[in-house]
Amino acid sequence: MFNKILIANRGEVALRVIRAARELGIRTVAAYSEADRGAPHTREADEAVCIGPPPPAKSYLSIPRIIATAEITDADAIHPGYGFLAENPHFAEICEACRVTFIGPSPRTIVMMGNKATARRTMLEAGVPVVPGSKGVIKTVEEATSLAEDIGYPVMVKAVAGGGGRGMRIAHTPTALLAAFTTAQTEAESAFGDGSVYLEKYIVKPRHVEIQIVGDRHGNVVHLGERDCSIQRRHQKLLEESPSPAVDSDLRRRMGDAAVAAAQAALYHSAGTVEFLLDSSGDFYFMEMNTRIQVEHPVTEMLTGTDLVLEQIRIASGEKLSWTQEEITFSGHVIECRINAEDPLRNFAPNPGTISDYKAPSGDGVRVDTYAEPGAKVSPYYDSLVAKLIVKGADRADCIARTRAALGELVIDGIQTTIPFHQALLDHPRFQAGDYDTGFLEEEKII
Ligand code: MV4
Repeated sequence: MFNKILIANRGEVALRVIRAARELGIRTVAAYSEADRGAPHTREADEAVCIGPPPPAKSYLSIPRIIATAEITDADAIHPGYGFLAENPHFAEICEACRVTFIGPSPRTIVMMGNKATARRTMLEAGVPVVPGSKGVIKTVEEATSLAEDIGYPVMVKAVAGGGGRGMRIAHTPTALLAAFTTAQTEAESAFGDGSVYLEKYIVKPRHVEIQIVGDRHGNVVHLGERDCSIQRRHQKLLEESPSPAVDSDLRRRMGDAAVAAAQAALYHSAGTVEFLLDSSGDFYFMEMNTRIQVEHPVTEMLTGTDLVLEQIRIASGEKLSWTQEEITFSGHVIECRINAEDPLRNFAPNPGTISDYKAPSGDGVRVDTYAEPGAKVSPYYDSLVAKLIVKGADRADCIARTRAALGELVIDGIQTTIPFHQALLDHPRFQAGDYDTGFLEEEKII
């Protein structure tokens, strides 16, 4: 097992990694920016090294500064958290070259899943259902229109280097496709330095249902069920839950099997997520694979009684999975509310500042992952996520009731947050009925 882990991240996820490392008796190093001097993760880590000024390019995204810090502190592994360098194959490769273990999948897997056309082809060959569309990259507009005739409109042109909602164009007619194809190529070239695009049938108002998988370095893979992440605004998730109101045990088994096949085809080790689109007739399609621990991983942890970050660390050090598929069980219902420093009444405008008062809710099934405390600074340089309220109930109705109560106890003063949005969402009849998809927040006025 490792002696010391460097955390190449900040905020709540840095604290999450510190806690898991501590439980394993592993020392931690916070590589922090000047904006995070005195931040909770900087204080909580066993050692802290300032790596540069607030802009991420000069600190949390600087590979040389992070690798140098690992060398100086004699860290034997690096946990990237999510965002920043978590899905940068070049960083994972440099870690290995410098004999520091990257706590995540192999550089090869990250490259394969980072290219959305390669990911699609890999899944197609592994027998995982993919959205009807092109075999690989589409080179000419003639090729695009001819294929679109076969699969039927509407279609979507997607950038090979895109993902997470970036670099996509919808076309409802052949004429619109002519424009969409060229625009998508040009945009992809300037945004990602790679103009390659591919074509998919456009699935209208799908649900976003993702499966958590974990693989070890010995070829074992298990899935830990789904999370419904359809409550999104401009590709930013706001609330996640499990089980999905749209998934029964038969569908869970089929999606779980597909996700395990996907992970095996990607030679996956560590924790990862297979994203699916679930359409209104109950058919599901592979969309993307995320090669990192995700923000919403606590939903799965609370539903299954596992510790995914601890498991990532064990796996990176070469240990085998802690559980077989049969040992993974699901109990109750879990909801996560993302509390962002954003003003829901001002179009979710970021609202950085200093938290003047903070009080955590408590009670059975209530968990808060946060860096909030009285005096904590929410920096304009970084992501607006301040806290995650994760609540477990016996069933969905009980979970909603407990989440509402916990939101009522949670105090974050000094900045505007998404707490009022969540209160209103939990009160919405369509949410209470589980009747929502990825179009929900555009259709309904919540607050
Ligand atoms: C789609 C789609 C419909 N059909 N692909 C958005 C994020 C990126 N990962 C892919 N996305 C979508 N891809 C096909 N073929 C609809 C979306 C989509 C979406 C997906 C998940 C969650 C929210 C979404 C909001 C708008 C569009």
